[in-house]
Amino acid sequence: MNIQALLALIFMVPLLASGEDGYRLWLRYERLSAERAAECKTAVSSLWIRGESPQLAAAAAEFRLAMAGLTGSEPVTVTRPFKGGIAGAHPRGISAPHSTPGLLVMGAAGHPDIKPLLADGATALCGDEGFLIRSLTLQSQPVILVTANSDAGVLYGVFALIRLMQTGESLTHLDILEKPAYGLRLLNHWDNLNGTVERGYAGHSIWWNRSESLEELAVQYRDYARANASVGINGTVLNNVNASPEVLKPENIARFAAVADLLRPYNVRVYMSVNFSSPAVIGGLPDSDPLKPEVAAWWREKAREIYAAIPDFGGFLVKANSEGQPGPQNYGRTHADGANMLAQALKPYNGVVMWRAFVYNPTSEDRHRQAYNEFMPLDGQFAENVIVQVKNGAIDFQPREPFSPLFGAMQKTPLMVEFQITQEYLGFSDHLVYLAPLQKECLDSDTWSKGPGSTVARMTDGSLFPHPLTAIAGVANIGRDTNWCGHHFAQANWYAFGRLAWNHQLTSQQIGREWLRMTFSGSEAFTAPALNIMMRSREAAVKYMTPLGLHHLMGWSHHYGPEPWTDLKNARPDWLPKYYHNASAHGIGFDRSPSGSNAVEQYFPPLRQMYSQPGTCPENLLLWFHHLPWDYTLASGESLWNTLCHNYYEGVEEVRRFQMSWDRLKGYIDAERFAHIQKKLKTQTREAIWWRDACLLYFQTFSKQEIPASLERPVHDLEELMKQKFDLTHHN
Ligand code: GCW
Repeated sequence: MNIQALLALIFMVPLLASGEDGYRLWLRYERLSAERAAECKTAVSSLWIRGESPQLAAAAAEFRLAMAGLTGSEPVTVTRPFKGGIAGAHPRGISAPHSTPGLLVMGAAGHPDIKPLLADGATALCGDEGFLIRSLTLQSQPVILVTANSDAGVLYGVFALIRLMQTGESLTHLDILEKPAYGLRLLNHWDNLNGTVERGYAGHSIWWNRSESLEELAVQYRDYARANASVGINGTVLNNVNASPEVLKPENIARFAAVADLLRPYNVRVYMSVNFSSPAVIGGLPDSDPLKPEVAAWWREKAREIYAAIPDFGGFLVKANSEGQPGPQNYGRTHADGANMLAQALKPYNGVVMWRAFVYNPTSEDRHRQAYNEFMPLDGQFAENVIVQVKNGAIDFQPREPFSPLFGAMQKTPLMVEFQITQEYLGFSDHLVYLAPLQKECLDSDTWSKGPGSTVARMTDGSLFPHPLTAIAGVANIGRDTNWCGHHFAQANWYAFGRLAWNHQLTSQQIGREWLRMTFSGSEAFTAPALNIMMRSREAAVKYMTPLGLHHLMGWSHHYGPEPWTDLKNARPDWLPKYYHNASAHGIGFDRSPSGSNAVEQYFPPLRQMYSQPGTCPENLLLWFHHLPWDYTLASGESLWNTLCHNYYEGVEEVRRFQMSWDRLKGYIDAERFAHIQKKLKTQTREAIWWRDACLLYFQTFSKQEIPASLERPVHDLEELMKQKFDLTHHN
């Protein structure tokens, strides 16, 4: 079947609406109340589409689908809505009676039929992919105009209009202009060609090693693309950053091309992670030295081959000289040498290289310092189509970390934030942890690089440094599970990442509320308590896992439960929790102040000074930056040991409260998802207690202090916990 026929077919297939199993994500389009449905139908009863493109067709198909579900009837498509043509339908027409059914006009601002409806430059602030939604009256008819500078922008505008309908917002007097904060808004799938997903907790890869035919997969891929488009995600890396060289073989390039064809109507481009040694491993070259002309020529030829198959291919993502991956340093070259050679190969096609800064060496140097040490000297040396992809925190996706000091420091190179949506260090898909607050915390952190207000968001979105290339990435939490993400609430993290990538000024509450309304119920009696759980969930996890700036206390290989005691012979020290917590009879914490590793010097003043002193260091990062005695007195007057105990216990209490609060929500949503979440919360409580007991009982062997008598007794025995072998099998 050719691709046109396939696309035509999948547009006709109805959604897989198999009950409330979570498959439909936030695009459920369940019937609204009669009153609200009538309001939506009045707002839009007919559709006038100007222009022709896969994106416009997708936008119109989505709108029809949404209206059919939300209101019970689809708008009719009209071809000549105005007597005498558009010229006669001047926007300053007389006001229409309120009940006159409205017309939705969608099309790019440059279209001859849309142009007369807009003042010159009306969409100038929309950029390439933003949109304008505006209420007008034309020939006495109420009109909602969705326009943009591109059809992709129109698609995003239509999704925004649908969201207004879904979330109960007003549909009159609309005048909404939006422009995405970042140019590239990407998911990174850590999916291996054999179908496994590194740190994936929602089943196997949706992309690789599938037994179904592409025709069968097309519906799932379309729904993936719809979900992404609905939040503005415009690119996806289909394979793991620990990349197999095989990905560049013709059969895999063909697979990328086939997926790209299916995602294109939703403006989602595909990108590829590449292995730096590919020329030697699959190209038959003696090595992969980036400065050798034959190596560069090999990549140029590969780029040509890829673009012949995928004309809008996005580019490469590279993890080099990190955790055993090969890279330019294998040949005595720098990250810049490697990145620029690849960038050159992609340049004729406008492709980009996203070069990761997640690197660390088995040296005695504090791991916090290493990425900065390696990348700062290269600032200014990267080609213009290279962007350096930096994890949000200084080390590695912990429940709480200070932001990476590279943000704000590397000023001549565009940097992008990489968040982890999959919950590698946050209880996999068993724990309810809403990540928007974590992401906001990083984006809103002030780097002070250009004085106050130099937030990570503004340092990366082009507003403080005018780099034309701006981007943001999230490591996907998506797998073959019916509900895509393992935990129904984990869908919120996919959603929130996209919304923040579009607009980092949205609040976590706003995003959480709209997600809840679309995903579960519009009833305030449900959304208020559910949002409350979401908003507290990240802090709860920090408290029962790694409070006060502690980090890396988990089992060193699986990263699931607590193992602060792990000791391995011949292991790299920075694999081991002990390296990070340093608990001893003297105290606990990592000294990164000037008396220790002095990682604080990588931050701008006044952060540097603030982090340097335990008295001024934010309490939630205290043990990240300081090693302190157990009886150190905090601002509250409590000792460090007691505060640690209270934090761990409070984390557990929070999850118990979540459970109780969730139990009261029975009946507000479908039984299937309700029970699933209820069961997960039970697991989460059990495991929060496990974390609390394991960490406190272990640290107690050093502190030699009692757990305050006001707190319940631990339920575990330390010896038993230390013997326990963790079984990962049910987690994948
Ligand atoms: O957090 C670590 C993970 C690795 C991952 C690595 C990275 C893809 O444990 O599984 O590898 O980060 O980000 O490269």
